[in-house]
Amino acid sequence: MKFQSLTLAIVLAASASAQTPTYKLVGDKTADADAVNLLRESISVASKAPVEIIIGEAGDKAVKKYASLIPEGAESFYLSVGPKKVVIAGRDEAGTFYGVQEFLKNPQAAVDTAVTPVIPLRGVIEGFYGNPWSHANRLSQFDFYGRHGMNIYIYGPKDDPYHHSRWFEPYPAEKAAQMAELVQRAAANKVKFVWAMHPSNAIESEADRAKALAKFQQMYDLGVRNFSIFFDDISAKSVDSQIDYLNFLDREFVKTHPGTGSLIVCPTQYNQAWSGGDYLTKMGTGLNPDIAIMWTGATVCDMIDDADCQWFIDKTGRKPFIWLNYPVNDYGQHNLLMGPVVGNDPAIANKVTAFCSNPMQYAEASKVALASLADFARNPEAFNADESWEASLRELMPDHVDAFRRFCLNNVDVAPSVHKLRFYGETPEFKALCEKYTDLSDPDAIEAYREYFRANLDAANELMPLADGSDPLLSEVKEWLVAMRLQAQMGLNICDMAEALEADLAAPFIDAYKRWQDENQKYQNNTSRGFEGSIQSVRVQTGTLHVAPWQKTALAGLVEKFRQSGADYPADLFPRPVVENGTYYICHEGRLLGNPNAGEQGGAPVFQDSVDDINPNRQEWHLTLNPTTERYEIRNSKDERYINEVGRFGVNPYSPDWNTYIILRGENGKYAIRNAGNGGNSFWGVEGNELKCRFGQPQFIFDIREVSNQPAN
Ligand code: LOG
Repeated sequence: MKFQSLTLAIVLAASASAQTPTYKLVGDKTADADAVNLLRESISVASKAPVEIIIGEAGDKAVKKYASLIPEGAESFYLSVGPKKVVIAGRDEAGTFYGVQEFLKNPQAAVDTAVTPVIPLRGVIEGFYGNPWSHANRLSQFDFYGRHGMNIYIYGPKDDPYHHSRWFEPYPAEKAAQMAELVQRAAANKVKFVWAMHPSNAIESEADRAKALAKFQQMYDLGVRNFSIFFDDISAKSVDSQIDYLNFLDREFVKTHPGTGSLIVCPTQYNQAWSGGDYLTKMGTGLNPDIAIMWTGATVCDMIDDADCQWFIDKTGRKPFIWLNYPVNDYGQHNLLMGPVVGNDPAIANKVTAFCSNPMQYAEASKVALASLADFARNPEAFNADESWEASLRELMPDHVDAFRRFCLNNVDVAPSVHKLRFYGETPEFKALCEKYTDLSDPDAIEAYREYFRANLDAANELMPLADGSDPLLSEVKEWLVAMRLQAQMGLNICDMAEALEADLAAPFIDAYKRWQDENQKYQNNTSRGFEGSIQSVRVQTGTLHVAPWQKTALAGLVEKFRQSGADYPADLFPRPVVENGTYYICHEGRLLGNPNAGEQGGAPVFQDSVDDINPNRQEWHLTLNPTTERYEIRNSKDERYINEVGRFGVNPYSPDWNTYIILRGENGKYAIRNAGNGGNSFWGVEGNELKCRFGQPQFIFDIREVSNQPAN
């Protein structure tokens, strides 16, 4: 059904474009010039034509008849499209421009609508760490913002030295010329271009203040009319001097330079988790009233809800200027964020002055999220995350929507990170498979997984030719497409291994395993941003929420089963773990680690001088490689209780993220054991008879002996 209507739409669109009408413009002399230019570039215009476009702003003669139909709010428009007449009437210039954009989406569709954007400022802060966007990236962004009604862009990439580390230096000629071009292209798209400076704590001395004024002046001369100061990610010396500095810039620069907009500040305490003392209250009362204060919400990376905004309003007496840290991925660079944008609460609509996104260093790929965030900001109540996301897929990859959807669905979650932001909607189809099929000896399961990986492989292969430069988005994230293809191939090989194992065929199993190994090697070596001058090249990951963990576990299970099947295989085929899964004594200077209070709650293992003859398994430990973390679980063989990250018996539900350990073998033949994952990275050591997990350096002091051998005592 969906397919049919899609085909129909394509046919209609094709026949429509074959007979696109010529238009006669009325009011074009007085209407917004950018709106008129855009019209002229996009449709064919003649002095006599079958369809008339009446265009203008409230107050213009051309649209006088429609004045009562134009909504009151800033940037609103009235649009009506009929067979002979089109009316585009804006409340103001931006309104007319947005009316034209709306009309151009589908000039053939009959429309009668009035639109008012809800959140006043909607846009983007280029405020991430890592490779700043290119000049071409930014130009393309501004056209995109124009199409999506985003009206503000803040320039503040952390790794542009002229913004941050060497803020006081003027831009060299070439970069200055680019800045001027950016300002113009932004203006043509009704985007406020804001230039931000990050002076850290160099804000008190007269010399530093003179330098700030001089830098602002350079930017002003290049056409910049909006300024921002960032104080994020520093330890602020004093809120009073920040306030004094901002008011100084407001007084000495903003108010003395005609046409300059209000200052915007990113405070040092820019989220609730990092707030304390009277910092924000002072900002709220001390700053000149028109200086806007940025806010990322409850934490650094957080979707925004009503309570976040209310908290800020109560503290500062002002509405927050939202700096949304999504889809930025500088804190989790292996992953892309290309899923539906869920989690922002429409109730914030009247509690914010601005809703701006900090995106990924991948400018084109960020457009998926930005389109949704633009929709949200224009009309939070009407926002539907899935519909908006689907629309962006159609807009960005019109000829490959299904393949592109698959690609995006593999890049939804950012994996565990310091900021704890997660998105659980990744690869829903695969998640459902995992729930349905848990046993890889079932031929139906093998076939279902195979089908899934084949579909992913097909999608990657369909998109790959576009990643050679012809499509800017796919070229930019080509390595993730490579990763998707490799992961699909690895998945298919795992299915081959499962099938071979069931059929007792050793040679095909080994072949499939070798292919897997080869692809895995390529996957591990696949890095992005390898260009000259790149700030940092990153290892690429995809499908990290469901697909990758499934593959690890499935592979480990198949290999284990194969090894136990009695089949012949080359001795060096499988990587040898430091310690094979099994039951061991853990000894230190001849003493055995034991579990004296076995069966009880809590307590800690201790090193014991004598062998426990009555309950020998209190001194025996199961060491098992956890396939997902690829680290060891350590459990007592008497009661299966696990050792936790502080060297005690855990009382919380077992978590491989916290309680799996890395075991290293030293040159002295002894072993060191290290915490990992959420448990930190300290090494285990011994004090008295106690285990202490808090050493910075490897302690190669443990003997790990298989229980079949006689323990040393
Ligand atoms: C930085 C920002 C960075 C983001 C995500 C703000 C206000 N500042 O923790 O530059 O892109 O988090 O890593 C930040 O968010 N600091």
